[in-house]
Amino acid sequence: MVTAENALSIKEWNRSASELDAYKLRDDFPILKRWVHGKPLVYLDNAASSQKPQAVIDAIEKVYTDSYSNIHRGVHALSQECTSAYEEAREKVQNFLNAAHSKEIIFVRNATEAINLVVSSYGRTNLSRGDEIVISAMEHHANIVPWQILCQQTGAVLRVAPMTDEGELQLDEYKKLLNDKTRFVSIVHISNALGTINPIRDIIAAAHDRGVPVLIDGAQSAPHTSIDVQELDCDFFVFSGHKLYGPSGIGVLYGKTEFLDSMPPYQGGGDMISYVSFEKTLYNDLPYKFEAGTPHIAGAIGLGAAIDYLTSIGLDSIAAYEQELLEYATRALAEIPEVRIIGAAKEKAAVISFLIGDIHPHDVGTILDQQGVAIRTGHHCAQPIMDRFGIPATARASLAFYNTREEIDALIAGIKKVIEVFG
Ligand code: C6P
Repeated sequence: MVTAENALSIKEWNRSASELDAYKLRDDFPILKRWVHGKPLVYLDNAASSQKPQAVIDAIEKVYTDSYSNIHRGVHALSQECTSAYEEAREKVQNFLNAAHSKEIIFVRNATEAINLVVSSYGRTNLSRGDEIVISAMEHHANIVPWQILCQQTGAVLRVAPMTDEGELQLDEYKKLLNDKTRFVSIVHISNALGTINPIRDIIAAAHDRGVPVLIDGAQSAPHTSIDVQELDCDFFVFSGHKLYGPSGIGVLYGKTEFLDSMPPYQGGGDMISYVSFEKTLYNDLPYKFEAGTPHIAGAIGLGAAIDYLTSIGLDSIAAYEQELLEYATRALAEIPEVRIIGAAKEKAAVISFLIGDIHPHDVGTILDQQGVAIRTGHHCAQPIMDRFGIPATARASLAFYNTREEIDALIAGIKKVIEVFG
């Protein structure tokens, strides 16, 4: 509980605990000054979508105020300026992921579209009846349903690597699933519902031993930990801008050149061609081959600004700070007997799914909202995880570097209120 007496010492703790000064960084996010239902907003729904720093808001405003135009199409000044800004954003993503080439960065709408692109383009071309795709038991629907559709279309088979009661991937079982029929592995880096950090280096290496390509769903990892796609040696990596403190409607597919070059276009239309006649069409080079139509220009530029912002803080500092906050929150929750945490992996990101007795998570979320605390409740688009644990839903607090110990205290106070209300 925060009192006037201990507030200062908690601030000092936060400052000394890591290089990162959450109190100072919060000032960069205008929305965090908001009040909700007469209480200061405590935003703990960052895994669903994170808030935007002023730098991102300014970058988007600047595009529309100063130089907005369509890109790759105009000889006029605005088009040239906007094209440069868009392509600079691609280079920022390239550096952020340490991709070998900027042409390996494809702008899409979100992680979901990036996975669908790979499934449609690579999957339909390379998979056929009896071939196997390996995913894990802790995938988001975005990394299940597209593969199921592909299986229906091709006769390929989906295999699911199991997890333990703690929510850890059973690596041995995963390795046993890899066989001569395996054609693709698609695995989440950090589970959005459990917080589990999967051992993706081992996952990728085991697949590569059999010559099987790997896609990593980085929707929950790219905003919270540094990623080096060359060091990981993943063949595809996907993430969404809106979870990375950038705009919604923009996301990224990274793919190794050797794969992207050999894959057919995902969608046809303007910008993805070099020549069109009614008899035949020649496709554009990478990355444009996969960017049909006018893209989310301001979104890509805003994402570039988000990457600049995050890089200036440092992903390692962010990860270290969020770990400390996770430990603090987990300890505090463990002291409440009615609370049951779902997901206790040793390697865990700052996502806490929990239940309070038999109170429905939606009731938990509603009462917390009245206290100004925003969390997500439901199945988190990961229903097979709920089935695995025999529960319909959880309440989920997901943290970001701008959250503080006082906000965790507000969550705990809110949970106590829930218990009081439901007796
Ligand atoms: N998870 C959550 O509240 P999109 O919607 O395309 O930006 O992201 C899809 C997605 C893919 N993989 C993982 C691991 C995710 O967590 C998500 C999005 C949000 O947990 C919204 S359902």
